[in-house]
This record gives sequence, structure tokens and C-alpha cells, in this order.
Amino acid sequence: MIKKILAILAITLFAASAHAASKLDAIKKNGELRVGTTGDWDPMSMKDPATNKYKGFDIDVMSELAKDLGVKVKFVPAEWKTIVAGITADRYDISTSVTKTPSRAKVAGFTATYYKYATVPIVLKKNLKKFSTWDSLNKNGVIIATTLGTSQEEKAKEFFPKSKLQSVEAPARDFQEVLAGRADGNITSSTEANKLVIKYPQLAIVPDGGKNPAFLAMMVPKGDKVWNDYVSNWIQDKQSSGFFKKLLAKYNLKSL
Ligand code: KH2
Repeated sequence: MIKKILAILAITLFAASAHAASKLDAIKKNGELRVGTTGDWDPMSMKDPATNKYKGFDIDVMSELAKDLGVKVKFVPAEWKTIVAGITADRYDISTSVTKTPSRAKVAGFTATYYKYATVPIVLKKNLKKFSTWDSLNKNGVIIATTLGTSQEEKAKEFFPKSKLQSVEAPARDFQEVLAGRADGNITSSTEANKLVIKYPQLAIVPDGGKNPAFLAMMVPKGDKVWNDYVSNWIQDKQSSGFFKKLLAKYNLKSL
């Protein structure tokens, strides 16, 4: 009998402590949702240098999540090379969306996804004849620019094993290396590429199609199932209610 009571007590205590360890409780208690974001990803997360305020698709998503949680939202500046470390070091409760990658998944949890994109290479328009396929960029002597800490940096190793990869550190960007002629190409999401070729008419998308369908999701601390389930269910609810559809239209985005 005593054994049984002790066992029940132990289970209750364990369940209570497991629950208490969730970010969800801390967020509600503190009245604040801390969101890590880089502010350099058009149109996901953009920091306005004039006001130091963030705006963008993911900024709207996080503001809505905080509103539904009944708490304030606080954006914590993050960088691509340390965005995962910010989650493991508890600098924020959640990140704005990042590409799901196996290496990030080793240390951070991913919520449900809400955006799928393809990857395309970008080259100088005047080099389109020389670089008209993915394969043509995978060659000795070809330089591929990447941005440190991004999923594209990881993927470039896979796509271009024969080329030389050159990483730049944010706020510098890979495509700027292509523009400056220091690199032959870079890879990015079709979403960003379409915007870049309008802004910089010297750039062009390599025409032989997108590769590597990738998914965006928010990062949360690994193993916090309560918090991850909460956010993932919230995403699904918001998808059913049409919130994401409206927001995609607002930012002229189209998930694959
Ligand atoms: S990812 C985000 O999660 N991007 O894929 C990459 O690593 C974002 C393409 C850095 C903003 C600057 C745009 C590269």
C-alpha cells in the first residue's frame, strides 16, 4: 500500500516537474515571449535601421502567437551563425523561421512547418551561357559564395563538391560576392532569388530548375514537447483559420 502511494506520489511529482520545465509556463509567468530573429531576411524578418524595429512575415506570425498567448512579444537580435546557440543557451524561447536541417535538428526542436521552397543558383546575367545548369557550377576553379551559418552553406557542400566554397559573414551576403565578381554563383531560395533579380538586374537565376525542396519552421528548445506541441498546434489552427493564407498574400509569398 505504502509502496503504491509512494509510486503515485513520484509519478505526480515527476509529471508536475516535467510540466513546470516547459517554456510555456515560463512565458505565461513572465508575460513575455522572447523571439530570436536576424532581421536580415526579406520578407521574413527585416530590421528597419531607422527605427530599429522589426517587420516581416515571421514578425507578424510571432506577434500573433504572443497575442494569442496573452503576452508581450520581445524580439532578441540574433545572427545566422549563432541562431541555434541562442536556443540552446536560452537567450530566447523560439526563433523566427529557419530552414529545417539535420544539423540544426540535432540540438534544437523544430515546430510544424508552414513554408516550402526550392533552392536555385544565382549567377551574373552576362555569365548565363557559361553557367546555365547546376552542373556547370560544380567544377574545379568555380567559386560558390555562401553565408556563414545558413542552410545554404551546408547544402552548397553537397551540390558543388568540386567547386571552391567561400563563406562570408552576415551582414555581408553571398550574392554580393557574385555581384562584385568575387564568386561565380550562390544558392538561395526561389523566393529570395525572384526578388534579387528584380532589385539587381545584373543577376540571373540559373534556368535548369529548383532543387532541394526545403521547409521553414521555428526552432524551440529540443525536448520541450509541451512548448513545441503548443506552437505546432497553434500553427495548424492558424492554417485552418486562413491566417497563413492571408499573411502569405500580404507579403506576396507562395509556398510550394
Ligand atoms: S536558413 C536562412 O535557415 N538567407 O536557410 C537563410 O539558413 C536566409 C537566405 C542569410 C538572409 C541572409 C537570407 C541567408
